[in-house]
Amino acid sequence: MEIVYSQMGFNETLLMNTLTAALDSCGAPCVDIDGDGITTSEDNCPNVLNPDQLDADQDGVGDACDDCNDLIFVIGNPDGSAISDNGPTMNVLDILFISDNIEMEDNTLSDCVFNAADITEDGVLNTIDVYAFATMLTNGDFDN
Ligand SMILES: [Ca+2]
Ligand SMILES: [Ca+2]
Ligand SMILES: [Ca+2]
Ligand SMILES: [Ca+2]
Repeated sequence: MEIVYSQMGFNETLLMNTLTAALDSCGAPCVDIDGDGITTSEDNCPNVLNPDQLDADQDGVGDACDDCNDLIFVIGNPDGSAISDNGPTMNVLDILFISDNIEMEDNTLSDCVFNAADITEDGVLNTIDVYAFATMLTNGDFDN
């Protein structure tokens, strides 16, 4: 960010002219709302201070504001369990998680969790997902 100095003392007209000149020389792309040094148009979390710009799952949304780590919340892992180096763990706990949610008719799941639970990927969470999951688990289809 470029720092623009005005003459000493407060002079509203001069101040406005200085600000206008600064905006003209740079424009909207230079705005940095969260002040982390990354301009808003380049910032992967425009409203969260994250100078490191880390993005573990590389989906373009920074870790600091990404509510869905795609490396963990894969299909079959709605409980978000993971072994640090070996990625997500799909097991019977996830079946329980899904069946509990169906039983409670809990419609408050985030898209992130819902998509991980929707094994058949038909946009509906029901017992078919539980059966599909159980079958995949029995067949060893999950890469744990
Ligand atoms: Ca920024
Ligand atoms: Ca940021
Ligand atoms: Ca991300
Ligand atoms: Ca799991």
